[in-house]
Amino acid sequence: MSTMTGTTLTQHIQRKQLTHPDATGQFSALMTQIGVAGKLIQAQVRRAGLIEIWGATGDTNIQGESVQKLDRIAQDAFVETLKNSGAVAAMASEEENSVIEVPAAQAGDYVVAFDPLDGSSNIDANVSIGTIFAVYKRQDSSEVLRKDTLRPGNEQVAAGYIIYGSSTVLVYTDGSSVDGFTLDPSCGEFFLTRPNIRMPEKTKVLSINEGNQAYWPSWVSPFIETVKGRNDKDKRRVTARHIGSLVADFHRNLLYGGLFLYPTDERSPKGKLRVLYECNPLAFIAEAAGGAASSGEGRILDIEPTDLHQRSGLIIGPKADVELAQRLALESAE
Ligand code: FBP
Repeated sequence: MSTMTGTTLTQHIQRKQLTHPDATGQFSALMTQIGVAGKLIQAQVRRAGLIEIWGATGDTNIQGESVQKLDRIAQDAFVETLKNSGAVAAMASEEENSVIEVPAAQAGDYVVAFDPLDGSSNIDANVSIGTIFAVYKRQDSSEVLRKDTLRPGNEQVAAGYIIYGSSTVLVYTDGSSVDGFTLDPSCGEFFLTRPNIRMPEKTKVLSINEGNQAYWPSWVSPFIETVKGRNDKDKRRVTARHIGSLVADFHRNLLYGGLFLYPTDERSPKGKLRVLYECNPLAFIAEAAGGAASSGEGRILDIEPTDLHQRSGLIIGPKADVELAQRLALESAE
């Protein structure tokens, strides 16, 4: 098997650091260690069916979800790797009720919110799953305050995800560019394979769980029909794809130009997806790639969270259609 050559994740991070004269190196260390955590997790995911780590632990998490064995493995790998990075003071995780504080001796300048294994209900069916993360700079260096973790998404300094699919791909943004890296298992390195990703302006893929139609607010069905209505006998301009694994749906949509909707509805009046470690990081990436993200009431990145596990509606994808959906949602709420 030939070994890939090119720019590695570490080299890319180092080059970016050179553009920040005041950099301490902590941010670079953090991003590099997130790559390491991704490698540790993918190594377990790839062997899931072989080593008895399919299925549930028997525990239920703060979301009321059954905790999968791989959720726990991913959680522990991410927490331990970031604790030892020397760059992190606190973490918020989908799997933990409260903030995970790093002992002062090991603590650094950053706070990370993450979903260790998004889409984990799909693990046993071998569907792509992923880790989603958001990075903030601490506001107070003396102690970790609640306000350090309950941050609006527009204060993120970086965000990304690692998708464990046909290959392991890490995509992250520091707000200036969105770059994708593929893990070469033959040498264990992430290589830059998708530099400066831009989200196409036109919606080519529609992604929504139509099984929830009975619960949708009144604006959703007409909006979906409007988007589908762009197809005619001459040309199919929009197709439908929905995996049910947010990180996998988002990754495809980022590359192909897809619109993902999980609106608030009668079943989830506050929304299904979590602001801190699902909506915020993906919204930061979408905007950096030229797209947009709305809750249905406003820009996702302007939400002022009041709870670690706060949920929200999510409409994310090409800017024009996100704005159209938000306008219809606001009009229907009047
Ligand atoms: P977790 O697996 O991290 O809890 O994520 C939630 C999630 O599985 C998303 O990945 C996905 O988009 C959504 O829930 C699917 O929800 P539903 O089954 O209601 O369509």
